[in-house]
Amino acid sequence: MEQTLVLIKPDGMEKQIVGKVIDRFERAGLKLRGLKLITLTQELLDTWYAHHKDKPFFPELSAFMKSRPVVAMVLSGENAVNKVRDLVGPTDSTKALKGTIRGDFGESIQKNIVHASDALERAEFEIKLLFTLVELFD
Ligand code: FUP
Repeated sequence: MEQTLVLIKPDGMEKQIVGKVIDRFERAGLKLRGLKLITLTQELLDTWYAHHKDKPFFPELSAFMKSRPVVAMVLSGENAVNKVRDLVGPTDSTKALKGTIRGDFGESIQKNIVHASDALERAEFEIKLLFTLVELFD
């Protein structure tokens, strides 16, 4: 079954909506295969956001992502990558429709509550980066 990776970012943690966010995914039929709290390091963020490293917003984005622990989870289901992206909404929360996670809880392009893998190969890369085999369940 297809798997994808979701982070509940520092703004989602601060707003204490972890349960609400996970509920959206479970209601859509996605299954939790891995779940933990982690603190992202600069080294990890350099790898994670390698494609954004030269962008002007990268220093602020890294500082934000390191500002408190985040929830990392692996979800599985049919068409999980796209299904999760649809539930999450577009990157800029101010453009996200009500009913999506970012549309309902996000504030901006940076404070957009969650990260979700944007492609199957990317999901595999992100899951390998954050989870060991014994932390993943069938
Ligand atoms: P997404 O795949 O929706 O997480 O979006 P991107 O990969 O385009 O962006 C990754 C993160 O960079 C976003 F979550 C927020 C941040 N970002 C900014 O802070 N400013 C920008 O102008 C673009 C992205």
